[in-house]
Amino acid sequence: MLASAVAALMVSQSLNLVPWPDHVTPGPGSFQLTDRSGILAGRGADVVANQLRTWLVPATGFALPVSKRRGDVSLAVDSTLRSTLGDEGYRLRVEPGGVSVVGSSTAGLFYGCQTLRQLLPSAIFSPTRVDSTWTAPGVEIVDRPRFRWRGAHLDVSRNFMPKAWILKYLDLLAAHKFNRFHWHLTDDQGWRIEIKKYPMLTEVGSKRKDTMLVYDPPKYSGEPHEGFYTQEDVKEIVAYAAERFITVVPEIEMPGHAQAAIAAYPELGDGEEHEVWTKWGVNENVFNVKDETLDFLKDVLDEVMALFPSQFIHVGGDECPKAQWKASAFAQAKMTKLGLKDEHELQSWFIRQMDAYIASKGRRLIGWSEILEGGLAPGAALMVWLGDEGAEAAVKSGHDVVMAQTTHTYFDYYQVKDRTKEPHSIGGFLPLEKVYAYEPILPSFSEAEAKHVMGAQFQLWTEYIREPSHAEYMAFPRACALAEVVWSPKESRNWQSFSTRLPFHLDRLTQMGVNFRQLDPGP
Ligand code: TNX
Repeated sequence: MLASAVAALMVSQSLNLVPWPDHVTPGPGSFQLTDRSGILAGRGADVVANQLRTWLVPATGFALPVSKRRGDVSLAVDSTLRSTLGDEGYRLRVEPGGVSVVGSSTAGLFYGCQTLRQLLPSAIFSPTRVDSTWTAPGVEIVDRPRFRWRGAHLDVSRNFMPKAWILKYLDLLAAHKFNRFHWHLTDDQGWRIEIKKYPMLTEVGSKRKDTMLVYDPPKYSGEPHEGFYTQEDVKEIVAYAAERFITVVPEIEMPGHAQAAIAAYPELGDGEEHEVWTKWGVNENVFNVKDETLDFLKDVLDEVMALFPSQFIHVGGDECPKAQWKASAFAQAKMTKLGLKDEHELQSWFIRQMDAYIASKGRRLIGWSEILEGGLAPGAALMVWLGDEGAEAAVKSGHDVVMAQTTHTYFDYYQVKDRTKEPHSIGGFLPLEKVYAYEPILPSFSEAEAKHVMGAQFQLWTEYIREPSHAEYMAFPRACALAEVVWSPKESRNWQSFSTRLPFHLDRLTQMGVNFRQLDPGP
């Protein structure tokens, strides 16, 4: 590399931004934010201007005025920028005389302000007053995300997470420019969302009498576990996310991972009484294929769609053992009547019913890899957690996909090889460097096929994650690496650069009170 290029890289790295922007050009001097500064809210910038003001108060103690007339930090939305910067882009200029952030949309402006925050000393993220000089280096940044789906998943069924922490998680996601929160709300071990028409779902389905702590040899907590979100909680969370330009994608699992619902309403399953499950794994108790059961699920989806404006509604679809359908005379007769050759086709039929219903409401279905079994419903999108073949089959037949593979995005896996050094986990091994190396576009994809890759997301399954602080430990800093995978241009992805910037970024997380996993000591 030329010495001048190295020097430019060094300067730009001293900006320590995560995720790294599309274009960064260091400029002369720096800008100092003082108690005489002000925020000039140009066209379309009122909401974000007030957010920026709010972010700056705790650490600086400055209550900066937001005005339409003057201010050295000027914010605006210019939709003509969409042609060059897409729907979520921005341009940010820092000069000694002032800062200007222009978004192609309010989301773009929001991301520009997130970047501006990172240009200030990391203490800007402190929740309490810090004595500091608040300077940002001179720079011009022109930025836009690589992918439109930049997701973070959270399982609250296996272990319930309190609302206050969900809000903190959303703040952290927004700070990394994630824009999808995939909320795994139901599973065998707990139903966590209030459904007014079916109160037993939470009255019975949100409580279990014990929790598995270790699978083999089995060890249990010996204590009951419960929790659910009321519809008021859900509204608050969805609104809080929307203010941060995050769409909450709800997941209601079907036809498998359904034991908590079946515990509440046994007629949805094989008719026997079942308890909310206390252990982990793949469960034989699945929804039956009766019309009444499908109607129940449509009722549930009605309430879900009323609460979540997300275009995509996740119906799970993974790991549905077929034993009960094989043993059921009703299911077998249904298969004959519908001309289906096996239970996989019956699963596909099931998902198609839901796809048609969701589509009739103007939404789109998304489901895990297994919804491919027996053919994908026409408008459905695939969330790929298993191998590449599913992704290939889906995009080649014109379906959209979100890449979420176990190999690179399962943050419930260990972060070190020596398991005795970390809290007990489900297994696996997914170090930071491997997350950073994830490439959501498979080499076999043509340019047209690549357009069907909406993006990628990380998964936080919580079988062995009982506390928010442990969830933070599993999510960070791996989420920082994935943020860069989904936001930054492929050409600029560079592990050396990321590992140089990361320690500075971790200072920000420290200020935000995140219990991230410490980096391994260097060589
Ligand atoms: C597989 S990924 C599951 C989850 C588990 C996870 C644990 C998927 C669609 N199903 O039910 O929590 O593995 O890693």
